[in-house]
Amino acid sequence: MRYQISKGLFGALIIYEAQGDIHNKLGPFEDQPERKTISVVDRIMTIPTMVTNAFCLPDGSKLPIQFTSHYQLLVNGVKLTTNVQESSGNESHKHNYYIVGGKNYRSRIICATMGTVFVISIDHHKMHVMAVDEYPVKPFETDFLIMHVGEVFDFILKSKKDLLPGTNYPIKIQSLAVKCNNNSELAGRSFAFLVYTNKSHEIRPLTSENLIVQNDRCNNKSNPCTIMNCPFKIMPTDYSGPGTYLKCYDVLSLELLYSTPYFKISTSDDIAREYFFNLEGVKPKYSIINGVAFLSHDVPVLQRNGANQCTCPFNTATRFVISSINEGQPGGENLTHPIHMHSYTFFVAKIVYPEYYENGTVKAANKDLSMSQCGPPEWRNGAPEGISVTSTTIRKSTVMVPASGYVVIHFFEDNPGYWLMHCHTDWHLNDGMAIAIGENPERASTPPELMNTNTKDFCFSVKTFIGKCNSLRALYFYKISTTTTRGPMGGLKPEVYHYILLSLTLI
Ligand SMILES: [Cu+2]
Repeated sequence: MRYQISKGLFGALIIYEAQGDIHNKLGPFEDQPERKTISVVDRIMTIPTMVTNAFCLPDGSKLPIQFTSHYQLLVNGVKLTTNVQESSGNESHKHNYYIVGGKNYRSRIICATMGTVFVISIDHHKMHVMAVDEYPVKPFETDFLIMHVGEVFDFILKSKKDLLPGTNYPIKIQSLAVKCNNNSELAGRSFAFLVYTNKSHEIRPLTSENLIVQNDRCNNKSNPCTIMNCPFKIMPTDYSGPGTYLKCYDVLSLELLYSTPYFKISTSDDIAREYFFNLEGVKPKYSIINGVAFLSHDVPVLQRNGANQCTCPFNTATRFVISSINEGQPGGENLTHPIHMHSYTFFVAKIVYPEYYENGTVKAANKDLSMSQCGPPEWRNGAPEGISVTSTTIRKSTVMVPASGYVVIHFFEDNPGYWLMHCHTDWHLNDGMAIAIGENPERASTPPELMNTNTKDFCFSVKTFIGKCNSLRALYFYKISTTTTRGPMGGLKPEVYHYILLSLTLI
């Protein structure tokens, strides 16, 4: 799979939530996943190693890979324009998102990039975040939303009333990365467009007069713009520049819309085991955990014993403390990592940041953990205050670990088998920033016979693949037609997954 996402080998799988009363809680909204999904990928070319560190994140932390002029962002497989005026006169623009005034629309954003952390905003519009990694949340109004690799955020857009058809606004998708020596210079900025139409879907010809760009968004000191999902505690001042006011929030500011039942919550009192993982980028190894790289093997993990495994008992609550602290290590890299866990979703119990200078750049790593030269860290003075899970604590499958900080996650092992936990940045995963979580492996289901082969032999000819693909497609349609049901009010019946979307086309 290496680097193939950016070449188009991916698709969006949309599953409606089981709860049938989401409109009672959030009000009416249009849900058109085939038209309002924004899945973003990047294309990045590497540059010679002598030109390193040209770009950083605004807190001074490093990037997993450098950008070049060949850097591109794509939405749903199509390259975005970097010229905001390009929508003018272009009614068939592939990145026009059409809406009608006075309605609410749900949109899903999927970060399928290889390594780009991006910021999305819509000029003159707020986004009301309403779901994160498939869990509905209480609406959170924000001006900007930061997306790390592997994350999914849904938001509701409240469209304006009484606009002339054809009025359009830029949807800005820009890299969070900036020039290391000039934080006001972005690594990349691309545009899609929000286009108003009327109920008959008529629009005026799109001209530059219909395009409304917002350049003075965050100039009110007493009412700063909000940024959701910041990888920093504060927004570095050089990034925003003088006269621009931004306030950072992380996912701990979000609350679940549907409370987790008490018997499924893993509070600090429930924790049976605690493991520590430090994400390391230290010469000569750049992507290791606790001093060890995860190596891909020819033999499936179920059939071998080895290192890089964390074996957990069944049906107990576990805490992982995942840090990215390399201070004082030779060549130690200060990096943010999006950590993804297969099979489980976890509660985000705490996010901890480093010490900052007044301008928001990293001054020193957090000191709660005592680091080991080789092996896991441990608490320096016992677990700190504030590690908390309640019925509305956010649940995720990918979480950003701040550079020189750490996150604490809790989860129940209730799914025996081996599951990968890894950094979602492609290069880090391929270099070994991963572990296999083995939960009660002897209770795991036996793998299908085809899997009991050397994985190098686990490949198909194109002809065989197409044959398998067709039978899979038939299977999907069968499932859809037999499980899609509607309740008496026309709403979806609970506990039914009823919609599967294998490919996307915009209007
Ligand atoms: Cu990483």
